[in-house]
This record gives sequence, structure tokens and C-alpha cells, in this order.
Amino acid sequence: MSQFESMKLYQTSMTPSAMRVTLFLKEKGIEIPVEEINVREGDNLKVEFQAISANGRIPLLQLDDGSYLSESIAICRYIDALSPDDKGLFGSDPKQKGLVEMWNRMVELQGLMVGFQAFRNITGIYQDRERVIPEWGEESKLRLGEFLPTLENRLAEAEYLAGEFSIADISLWAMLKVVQALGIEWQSQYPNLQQWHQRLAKRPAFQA
Ligand SMILES: N[C@@H](CCC(=O)N[C@@H](CS)C(=O)NCC(=O)O)C(=O)O
Repeated sequence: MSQFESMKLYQTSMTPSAMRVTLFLKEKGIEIPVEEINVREGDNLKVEFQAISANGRIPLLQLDDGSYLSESIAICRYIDALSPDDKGLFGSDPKQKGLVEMWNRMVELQGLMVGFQAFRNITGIYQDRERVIPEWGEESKLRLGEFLPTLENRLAEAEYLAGEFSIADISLWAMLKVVQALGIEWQSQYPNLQQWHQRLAKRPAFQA
């Protein structure tokens, strides 16, 4: 039995954060047993889940020693450290590592997090657990849209965000799901982003 088989990944597969870990694992060819929970129905609010999760959210990885890791990128980094390869998903030399970190952070902070705030505050899907401020949602949606030209310009000069395929592209793929869910039109406006999307869609890991 491999060490991965004795771990457990708690996730809600349709969510962007779960998607980041799932795509990362597929790219690395690693399988971890999954326990599917439904965050929209509040499974993560239950006392048992809150007791084992540092941030109360998915994804959550139970390690083979029985302890737990939250945060999608922390989980990916842990798996990568346990199972190093030459795929360079976090970068393979100092410059590449820096570029991957830079683009992944930018997509996370200026894209994903802003998009989450837009989606949560416009739809109110989590009004059972947080204050909902529609104006904040609308402002966040505008800011998310305003980040797209930065990505478009980068993808005019490079095939992938960090030059080579990396976790930053996985994060951007998840971010675009949020962009789409918010009804922000991007396909017609951003040809480089669209070509990048088509490039990723051809990768086996992305063909769900
Ligand atoms: N920064 C965290 C974000 C985790 C997150 O926001 N997960 C969402 C699903 S995408 C969740 O569990 N939402 C349920 C809730 O907020 O109660 C990560 O990357 O893991």
C-alpha cells in the first residue's frame, strides 16, 4: 500500500479550490482516496469537520499519520515534496521557482480570492454562514474583470504563465471557472487567454 492510499482528501469536487488539487494530482499521476462532502449544504460547518480543519474549508488532506493539512497550495506542496519529479509544477530552477510563485500568487490574490468574494456576495450562497454584501460582490466582479488584461498580455509573450506549464496555470484554469460562473465575457475579448485555454484543455489531466 502506497503512502498516498492511506491518506484521505476531503473535497467538494465542483469547487475551484478542490479543482486545483485534483488537477495537480492528475498532472503528477497520483491518486488519493477522496471523501466527497457538500460544502454548499454545510457539511464543512459540522463540529466534526471544524475540529479537524484549520480553516474550516475544503480541500482538506488527512495525512497518513492522522494529522491534517488545509489550503490547496499547501496540500500540493506537501505532495510535491513527498513525490518529487521533473515536471516542475512549482518550478525546477531558481528563476522558474520565482516565476511560478509570482504568477501563482498573482492569480490567487488578484483573481481567485477576488472572484470568490464576487461570487459569494452576489449569489449569497453562503448566507447561512457569513454576512453578504452585494455591493462588495459587484465591485469584486469589476476588479476580477480588470485583472484579465494582465493575463492576456502575459500570454501574448509566453505559452504558459511562468513560461513553462506550472501550478500557476492550474490556478488560472480554476479562476476562469469563477469568471465564467460570474458571466464575465472573456473568450471573445482575450484571444491569447483563449488559446492558452485550448492548449490546457488538450492535456489529459484537464479532460474530465
Ligand atoms: N484558500 C483556500 C480556499 C478554500 C475555500 O474557500 N474553499 C471553499 C470552496 S472553493 C469552501 O470550502 N467553502 C465553504 C465555506 O466557505 O464555508 C484554499 O486554497 O484551499
